[in-house]
Amino acid sequence: MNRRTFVRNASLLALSLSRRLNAAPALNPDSLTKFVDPLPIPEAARPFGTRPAPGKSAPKVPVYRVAMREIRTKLHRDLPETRLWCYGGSVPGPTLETRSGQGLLVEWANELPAKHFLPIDHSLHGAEADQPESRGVVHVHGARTPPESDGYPEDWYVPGKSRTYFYPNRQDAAILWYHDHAMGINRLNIYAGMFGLFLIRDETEDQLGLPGGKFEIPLVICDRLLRQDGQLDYPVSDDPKKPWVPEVFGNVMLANGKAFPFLDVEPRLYRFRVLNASNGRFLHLNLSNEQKFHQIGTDQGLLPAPVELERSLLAPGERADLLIDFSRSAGERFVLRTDYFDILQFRVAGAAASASVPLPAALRPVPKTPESAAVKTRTLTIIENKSMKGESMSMLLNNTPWHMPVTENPKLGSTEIWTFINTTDDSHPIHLHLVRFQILDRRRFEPFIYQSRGEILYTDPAIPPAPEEAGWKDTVRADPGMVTRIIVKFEGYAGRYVWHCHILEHEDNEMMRPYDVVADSAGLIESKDQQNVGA
Ligand SMILES: [Cu+2]
Repeated sequence: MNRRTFVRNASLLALSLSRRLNAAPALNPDSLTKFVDPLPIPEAARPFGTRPAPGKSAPKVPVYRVAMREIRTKLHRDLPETRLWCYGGSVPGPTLETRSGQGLLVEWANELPAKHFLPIDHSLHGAEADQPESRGVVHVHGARTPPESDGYPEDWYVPGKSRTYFYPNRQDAAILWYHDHAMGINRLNIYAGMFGLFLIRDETEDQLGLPGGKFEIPLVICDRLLRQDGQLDYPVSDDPKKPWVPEVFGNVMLANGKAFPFLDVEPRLYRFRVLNASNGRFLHLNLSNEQKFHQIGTDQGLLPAPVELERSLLAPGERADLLIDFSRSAGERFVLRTDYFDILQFRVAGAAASASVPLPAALRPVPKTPESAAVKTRTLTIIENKSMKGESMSMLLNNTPWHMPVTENPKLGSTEIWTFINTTDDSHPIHLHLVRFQILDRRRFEPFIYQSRGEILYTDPAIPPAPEEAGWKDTVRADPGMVTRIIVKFEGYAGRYVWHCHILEHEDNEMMRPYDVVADSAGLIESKDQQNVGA
């Protein structure tokens, strides 16, 4: 068992994670009284007006302003206030909500302090000592966004500056989320709290009669490593010149920014819009009473039909739309957990104050993209470079660092198969900006033979995606020792985007690549009204 596997398997009580010699000791999470704070619900963002969308004779759309700020807030009743960086005034930031096809503008303003409070590694590309410490740029994960508004990692800006981005939202209802994407420090900015939800709704979803209003709960889950003084700790390596560590795992799970909150529910069906906003922790969500629940949607929207689950696996960046039925648990209390670690307590009332709604039998058809639709297959490796001591130095996609010329250049409107060959010991959640895709299969192979001879020797038959993954996705687990295949139609806009691992420590250390969607004449028509709307 290597160090990282050990850390992942170890209890959240494992306090050895922090190697910061001068830092306050790590918090013992068992010292906190559980379930004393109600689950906060992020406020809804409110537009301050309307403005014409970019392009000629474009309609007016709502315009929002969201500021990046430093705040101090209580993560638990018994902890002192914690310094965080966030959007608006809370972690998670305000929820942006819109409908499919309803465009909106957001002015993302950088009002952060000039100095970072987490340890920057100046040896990482884009985070050199001559770069400003406080940089931000916002990406809406899962949004079909023109390239100028996608939050390209090198398009960061400093305090006092802002950018106004246009989101056309021409896509199905889904749980999207916004977060920082600044080159070389994105893991620190997100760890500091820079994320929030972005929900798109549509008529198909409306017609299902799903639980809504107070019965629909946004639920952003992440782990953080807290010190006894309530402050965030971010572990560092033994090398002060290269403080980067390959993964970070916390000692406390936060739900909507609270440690061990509770939620009062009625004995009826609820909908939970779940995001794993952790830097590196995979969630294995389950209920302490061993009750089953249903997943109705993935990253990019509704599944064909509800899938009954005992456990929901969510890698960093992935989302799940879950229905939990409390109707047979009147008067009971039980806990949403990841493995055996408590996240959120449900307190079910003795009687329902309102009628429940039924679980729909069918949701939205997801037509399978046939492999024959693909005009190209790209074979892309996931590799890890280790030092002589076996410590991770960097991880690469296709053995190519960020600054090298673009190697992936699909044509707008074309369909491709991307085949990820993972030779590392880790599962890497691979995210492509702009697009949605389907998982074709995963298949075990022999990594040593691949590394020595470049041949893929399969050792097992291909495994189709699990039913809860068999919808539209934008992030896929490329599991260790497996070849993972996805099929992608590059729809939307031509231009420069990125694809990357969503373990944030990996992403910041070269596990990210630019890619170009190349316009043909038809593509130019669709993308001509999508210019940047300026700063
Ligand atoms: Cu990774």
